[in-house]
Amino acid sequence: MSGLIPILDGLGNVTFINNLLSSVGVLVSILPGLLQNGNSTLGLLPTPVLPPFLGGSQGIPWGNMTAGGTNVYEQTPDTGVTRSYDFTIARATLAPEGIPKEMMLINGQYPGPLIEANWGDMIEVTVTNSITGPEEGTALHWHGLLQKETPWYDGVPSVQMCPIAPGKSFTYKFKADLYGSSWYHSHYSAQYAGGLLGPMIIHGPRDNYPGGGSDVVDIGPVLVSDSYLTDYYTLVQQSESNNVAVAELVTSSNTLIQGKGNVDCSAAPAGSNCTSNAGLAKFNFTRGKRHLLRIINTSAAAFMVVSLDSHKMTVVANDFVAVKPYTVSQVQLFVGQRTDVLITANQIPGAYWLRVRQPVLCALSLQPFALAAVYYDGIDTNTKPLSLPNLDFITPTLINCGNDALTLTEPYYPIKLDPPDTTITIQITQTVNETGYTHYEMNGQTFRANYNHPLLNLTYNGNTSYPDDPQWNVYNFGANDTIRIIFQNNVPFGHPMHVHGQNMYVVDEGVGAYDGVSAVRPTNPQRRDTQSLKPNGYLVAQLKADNPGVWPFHCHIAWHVGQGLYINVMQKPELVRQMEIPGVVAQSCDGWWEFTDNNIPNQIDSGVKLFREV
Ligand SMILES: *[C@@H]1O[C@H](CO)[C@@H](O)[C@H](O)[C@H]1NC(C)=O
Ligand SMILES: *[C@@H]1O[C@H](CO)[C@@H](O)[C@H](O)[C@H]1NC(C)=O
Ligand SMILES: *[C@@H]1O[C@H](CO)[C@@H](O)[C@H](O)[C@H]1NC(C)=O
Ligand SMILES: *[C@@H]1O[C@H](CO)[C@@H](O)[C@H](O)[C@H]1NC(C)=O
Ligand SMILES: *[C@@H]1O[C@H](CO)[C@@H](O)[C@H](O)[C@H]1NC(C)=O
Ligand SMILES: *[C@@H]1O[C@H](CO)[C@@H](O)[C@H](O)[C@H]1NC(C)=O
Ligand SMILES: *[C@@H]1O[C@H](CO)[C@@H](O)[C@H](O)[C@H]1NC(C)=O
Ligand SMILES: *[C@@H]1O[C@H](CO)[C@@H](O)[C@H](O)[C@H]1NC(C)=O
Ligand SMILES: [Cu+2]
Repeated sequence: MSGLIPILDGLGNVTFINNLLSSVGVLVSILPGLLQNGNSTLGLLPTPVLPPFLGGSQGIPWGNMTAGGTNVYEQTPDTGVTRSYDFTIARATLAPEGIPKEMMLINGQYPGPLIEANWGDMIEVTVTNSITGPEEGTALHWHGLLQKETPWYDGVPSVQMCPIAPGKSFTYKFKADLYGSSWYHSHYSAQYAGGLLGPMIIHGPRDNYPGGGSDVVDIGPVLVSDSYLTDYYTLVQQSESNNVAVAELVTSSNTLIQGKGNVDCSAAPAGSNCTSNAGLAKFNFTRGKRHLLRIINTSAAAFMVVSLDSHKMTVVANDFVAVKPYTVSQVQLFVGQRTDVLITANQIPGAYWLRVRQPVLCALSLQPFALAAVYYDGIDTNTKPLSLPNLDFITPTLINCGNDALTLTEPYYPIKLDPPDTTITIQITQTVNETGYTHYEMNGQTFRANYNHPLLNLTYNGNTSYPDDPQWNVYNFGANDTIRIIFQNNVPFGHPMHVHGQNMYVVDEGVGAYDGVSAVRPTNPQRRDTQSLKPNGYLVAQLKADNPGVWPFHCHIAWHVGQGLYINVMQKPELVRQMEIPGVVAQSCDGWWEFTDNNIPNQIDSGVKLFREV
């Protein structure tokens, strides 16, 4: 059993982590990159280093604005620069872990292309839907950006736009209004589990980094993800099974770093044309330097723990929020979350494993471990690291499937908690409906989208109440400035709750029932766009209604949102009426209406990650 390292799964059971993926002492990719990841170069050597900001001879693009001195919700630089991208979406076969599977790709690559901009730039992305065999709608969401004054470009079909019809293009144009690390992904059904996702990096100030950030080597996005060998549509069907246990048992096949992984082909499905040692991601580090890793959890469902053998990590940002630095031996991320960490290459020069694991209790995977190799300069990059995991990694105390304690995660720029103007409580339950499908309900109501009539357009036209359509789960907060939402989770599964259009102030979170009054560090609560709601626990989120629009607030586990764990927060509808919705949005609907005249999309789930009445 050499090569297998025992770890505790949090219940006290021992499981094994495969440290040496093959018996030989070399680590060489077998599968040609094009078959594994298409045009993506993520995880290939040499590791590129990103600049502190793009294209700058005219000084720092964001001028004298700093992490410590700027309220990013009130002030954004304006660089006058637009970064343009062309994305074509199509089906293709790739083998991220050595087993060929049908995927949906952007520009023929998995993960999708890196979007890179400076804080204050405009980002323009033209998306062409070339999905055929069969045709399908699509729409991309730019996770974590505020979309102030451009709510129609947030990319959620049924809420802000119609899906982009097959054969049509749509151009999104929005501001890089926050800085840090993030990703974009399809918000149409669970397409992103099929590959429609990619990293997004917005360069900004680093004055919150210990000692300033000028010496830091930015190695860019590190994408950690679960992987499914079954197509997303079949998985969505399973997630709606009339047997809740079956519905909750959608299980990933593997765990990937930079979209790469190895599998044990002896355990692969018969006839799957499996290649062992397809190829792991590799990184090269420069001795003595501090490296910035932007760890981004692009899972459909997985909770991930990430660590680098023998090294510590200093967290400098969670989601798009710069935090007071804190040092840990590993970070834990829910779907959709990001953590920027600094790692100093100050150990014995060598090769080390970067490890990711999905804790057994918090995620379901047939193969919950992923490895990538990190090489100090001068070390042969064909050698297999022999490093051992950090103690914390193999003796996890983490069984609550949550984030770092709120007491640890303090925003660098302090903003105090205001008393709420209105407070609502949302009870989350899971039920099997009369026709035998598992659903989540918020205060007794599951969510279901209508792709053909985006809510933002109805709001713009002054129609803000939908008594005949309770399944749209719209909460109209009218003119309220401060909204507090208490999510009370009545099921034994955790939910990474993600809000669009803002960062939530995390008032409190925990297990059991909220006491109605507690607040963690009200002088400067944690802010972020995705926060874990623990199994049978609560999450108290507060929103400043400073972004008129209709904003999804939902669980980011693809299967749960498909089951309708989703609400729409309507903010300041009177101000939405004064905005101007660009004509392209209506065009997107014209294309979609034309398409749906002749095709009834098989909308099997909630629609935001499918049900549609034509
Ligand atoms: C930052 O720069 C702007 C103009 O570029 C100037 O008006 C402002 O006073 C400066 N702020 C500080 C704190 O230096
Ligand atoms: C199996 O995969 C290899 C690549 O690893 C490819 O060259 C070959 O054509 C595939 N065979 C079949 C039957 O798909
Ligand atoms: C990786 O190596 C290349 C040269 O081979 C070097 O240019 C690059 O800076 C290195 N990357 C890191 C993160 O050290
Ligand atoms: C990624 O998100 C999934 C689902 O929320 C979560 O289970 C997993 O721990 C997260 N992993 C990381 C590294 O964030
Ligand atoms: C139950 O859910 C399924 C799938 O979500 C849906 O098609 C069906 O209409 C629902 N049944 C009722 C009675 O709402
Ligand atoms: C508002 O929109 C809904 C959904 O399209 C519709 O059923 C309702 O009649 C509309 N209300 C008004 C006042 O137009
Ligand atoms: C504030 O929100 C509540 C719902 O939580 C709503 O009933 C009330 O009318 C809103 N107040 C204003 C001033 O819009
Ligand atoms: C928005 O609403 C207007 C007025 O009801 C309608 O004419 C238009 O087609 C709608 N546009 C979209 C994109 O739904
Ligand atoms: Cu969930």
